[in-house]
Amino acid sequence: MDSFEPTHSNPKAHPEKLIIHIDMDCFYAAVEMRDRPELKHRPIAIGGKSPRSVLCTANYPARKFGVRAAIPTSMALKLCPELIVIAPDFKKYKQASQEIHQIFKMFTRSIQPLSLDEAYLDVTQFAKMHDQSGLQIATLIKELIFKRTHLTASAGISSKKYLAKIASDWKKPNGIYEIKDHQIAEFLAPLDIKYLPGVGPVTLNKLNQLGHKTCSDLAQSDPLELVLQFGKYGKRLYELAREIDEGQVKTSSEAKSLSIENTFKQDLNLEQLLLEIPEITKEFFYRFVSSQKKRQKRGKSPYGPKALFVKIKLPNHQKKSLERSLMEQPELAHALSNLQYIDNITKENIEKSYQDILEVLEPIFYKFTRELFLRFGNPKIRLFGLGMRYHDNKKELDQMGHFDQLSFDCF
Ligand code: TTP
Ligand code: MG
Repeated sequence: MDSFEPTHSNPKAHPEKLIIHIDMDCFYAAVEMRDRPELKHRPIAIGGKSPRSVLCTANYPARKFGVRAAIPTSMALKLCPELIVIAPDFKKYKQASQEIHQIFKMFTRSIQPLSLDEAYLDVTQFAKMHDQSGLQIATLIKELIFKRTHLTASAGISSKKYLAKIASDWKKPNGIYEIKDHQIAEFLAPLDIKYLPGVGPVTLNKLNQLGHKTCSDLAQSDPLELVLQFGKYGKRLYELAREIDEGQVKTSSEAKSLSIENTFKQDLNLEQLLLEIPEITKEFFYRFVSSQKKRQKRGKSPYGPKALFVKIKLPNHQKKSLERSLMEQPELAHALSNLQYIDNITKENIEKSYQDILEVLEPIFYKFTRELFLRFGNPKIRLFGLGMRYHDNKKELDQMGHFDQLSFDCF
């Protein structure tokens, strides 16, 4: 653990907005190393051992061999034959996450969790009230985290969310990096666009082909061309390259569910409806993937699936529905977990994962529908809908004790 020297910055000059992004270092692996210190200097990775498993993360010694999150375990073992693969223990990671969030709450109520190990904190008020600089607050947060959990975190400080996030990666592991307002232009100009939120391998390749490598290239490009190529996201890219980001630290997630509904021209009985289910399921699933990708592009954490439901409307307009927690569908949860961090997965893998998920999802919706019809006396229906309810990340983190592993681990 580095020692933290007191800051020499002027704490009196408080910026209008002060955001700290905290990201734990090789989080799952760090928890395992803490609990088994003999592993500390050996290459370890967290993930399943089956041929189809992918890794959740790896410690820094393993990363030297090219072992990293989202690669298949089989490939990791080829890269580093002495790699120790450990099955994830989500209960422990949640416990650590809970402790970290208790620390965050000492500084602000304005906390936006992105995953178990990552959050934005708006510490503007705290800085003013206690006359502390961003660097002093981030140092304190890191020290408290280490004291309470024996885990290290990295912190990024800026008046803008996306820059705070980029900055937290700058001095990893166990680092702090601050981008003050007067340093933003100098920091951004040479910055490789791969660091901008939402720029995955595909977007990066396309941008590079258009001749854009740095933020300076993007800032000087034609915004219309970017919009033509990337739609709304093109505008966002242009703005990010020009220091424009009005994003606030959001303390609760917006969407609570995603569903798709069909009203039929004629009332359908169960047999007729079952024929429609594959098509509706497919449409729902592709919408779900697309909404997750959109969130990822905007640099947001993906929605955590919580439950599945089906609903019907009878000819007399009565509505009936059935909803079940995803915890009762471990096979689906497992299939969905393969979709995590979509950009890291190759195209073939994505197609295969989609197919795998649809193969599990379809029978579940069949089962729910049959059950619902049975429960309500096999009616004829006018409308049918199916969908998924999401976890409310913020609420879940507040109630930590109650939340199940699917909230963050499915995606
Ligand atoms: P990250 O913060 O992306 O990674 P990390 O904390 O392991 O490493 P770093 O020091 O670079 O921050 O993700 C946090 C945890 O989320 C990670 O420990 C495991 C989990 N995770 C997955 O399960 N799958 C993934 O593909 C990624 C990227 C993370
Ligand atoms: Mg991390």
